[in-house]
Amino acid sequence: MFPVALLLAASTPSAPVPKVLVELVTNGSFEDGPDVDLWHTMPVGSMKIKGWKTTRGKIDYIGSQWTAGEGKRSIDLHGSPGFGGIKQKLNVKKGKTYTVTFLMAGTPGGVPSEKSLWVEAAGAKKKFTFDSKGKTKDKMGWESVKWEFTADDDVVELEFYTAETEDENQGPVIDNVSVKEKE
Ligand SMILES: [Ca+2]
Repeated sequence: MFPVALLLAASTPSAPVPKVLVELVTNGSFEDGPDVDLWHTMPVGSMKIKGWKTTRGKIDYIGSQWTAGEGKRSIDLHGSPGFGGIKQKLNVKKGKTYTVTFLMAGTPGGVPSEKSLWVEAAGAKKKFTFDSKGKTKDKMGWESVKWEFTADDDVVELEFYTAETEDENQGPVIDNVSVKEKE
């Protein structure tokens, strides 16, 4: 018997092919990095987390200290101690607009409970705040965050860094960073 359905499908004019949006971030979920138990403090300039470089101050590379937003690892932008950041160079196209998405939370038990960070690229930046009040290591309350920037060159740096100036052990937390050309 002929596979009629298949033949019909093959002969039907195809619909417009959806634009394939390529992921531009390497290791956006921070899963590829050094061995870590509870957490591992990373100094400024460290490139041990694949694709990323730490900036401004120490950060904590988080393992089993709390539940990640995706996979098993995440980043506390406050090292122990430190007011840090993390950045990555992205290959983009000058003039195009890009959508950044990431997961945000805050270190449970931090004082104050509200934790803010900056996300910056191509000369633009925006502050985001998460309130960790009532959150726990098992229930971090990860929130999905979205931001856009327009590339001012064919290579841009995307950086996340703390907007806090106190509670230097317990900061804003990120995971699952993604950048794609805007649809
Ligand atoms: Ca992760």
